[in-house]
Amino acid sequence: MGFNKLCILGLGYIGLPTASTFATHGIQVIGVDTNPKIIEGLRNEEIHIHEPGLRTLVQAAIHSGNLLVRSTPEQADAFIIAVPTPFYPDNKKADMRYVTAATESIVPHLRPGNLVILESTSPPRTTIDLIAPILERSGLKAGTDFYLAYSPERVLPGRILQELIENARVIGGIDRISAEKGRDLYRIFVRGDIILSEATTAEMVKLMENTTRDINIAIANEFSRLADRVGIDVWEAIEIANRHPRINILKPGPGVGGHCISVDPWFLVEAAPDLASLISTARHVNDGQPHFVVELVRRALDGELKGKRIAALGLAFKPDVDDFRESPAVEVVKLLVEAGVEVKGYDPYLNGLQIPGVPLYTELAPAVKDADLLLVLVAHKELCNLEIDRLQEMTPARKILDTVNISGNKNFEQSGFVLYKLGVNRRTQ
Ligand code: SAJ
Repeated sequence: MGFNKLCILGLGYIGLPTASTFATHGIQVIGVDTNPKIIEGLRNEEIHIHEPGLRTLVQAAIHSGNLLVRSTPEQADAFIIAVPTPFYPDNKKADMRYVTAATESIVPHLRPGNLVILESTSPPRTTIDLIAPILERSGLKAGTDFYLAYSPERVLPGRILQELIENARVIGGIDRISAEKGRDLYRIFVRGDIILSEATTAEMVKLMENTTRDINIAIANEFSRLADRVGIDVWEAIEIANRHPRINILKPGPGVGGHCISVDPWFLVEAAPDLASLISTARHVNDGQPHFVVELVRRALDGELKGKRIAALGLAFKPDVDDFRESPAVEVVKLLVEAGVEVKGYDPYLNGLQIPGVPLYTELAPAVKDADLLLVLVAHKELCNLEIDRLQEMTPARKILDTVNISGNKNFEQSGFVLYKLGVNRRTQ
């Protein structure tokens, strides 16, 4: 069976680029989202996601006539589910309500010979234990009457369009033929290797990738605390250690954010809490890092936070993106506000971000103009390329605390700033 018509559920960071890419490869795509604002926006060719090249791609998809946006699914040859899987903040368990609702919405439209792919990051066994039984309410049997597979997205925000096409892709079928059908579908645009496996393995692959990254960042963050304790410069130590052919320590910072790495490891903890102690500890280390940064701020301000004025520079969850979900920088700002600090925030993107009690600016000058301390939280290129003398003219602050090493090869001290850094304890040097 060829694939002439697809239905993609969820038009977010993954669903929209995927739908548009299929459409520009000549496939008729029905893009489905339950959020009327997203549908309305797309009909006017407005996109709600900042991602290099995405606007042009979506416009091309719409103009080709191959991408239609709808609020409910309809019959198609294949269905791709790409809705979010957040977690419940109180118990850190996966919130499968969007996945469940999207799967249920397919049931009336499912026909013999259809292929269903789940892309949403999900706890192990979701495809077999949750998705298959829901779809079988149609009266059709998974594996016999329709094909079912799990294929995780693994694209990096900021490089989505490129990685969607070039990355290797794993397709885990509930049986071999389902995996092969999945390969035939993604082959339409994927140029990277397509690796066939079974559904639960593919689910684990995704979770293991993001968990490994989380743990690697946790050890870097823990090194930053140890360096502070023993009185060395963690950035220098990491650079030297990384000259070893088998060592690649990641970068410490104010914590781990985004909707993936700070969430996915919990799905493994949920699956087997008794076996996942390292994973759980790493999560706690990374979630504790904003508190560590607040203590560094306190030290830089000689023990006093209340009433102090701080300019928080960079608020996104990582450099050069306009995504603030689970951002550790925002968490630091909230903790400072709770401690009685007057915070002003700067981020070149902002994208509608609001933090109660904190004025936010896309320009540096108003954020720093009356600050006691400048706190650098994200290595946006605007901050990495900052001219120190220009900065000095904008602010009365003489103290700068750098949590992401933008000061690596800059001489702040020569321009009259006292430089404090995460992972570098000035007092013991
Ligand atoms: N971070 C550090 N130090 C580092 C690297 C990252 O503190 O050395 C922080 C970032 O600042 C950010 C967080 O970690 O707050 C996550 O950023 P990231 O760039 O590591 O990852 P994401 O969340 O943008 O994308 C990840 C990617 N996964 C892996 O690299 C294993 C991507 O390929 C996945 O598709 C994506 O998660 C996802 O959607 O799951």
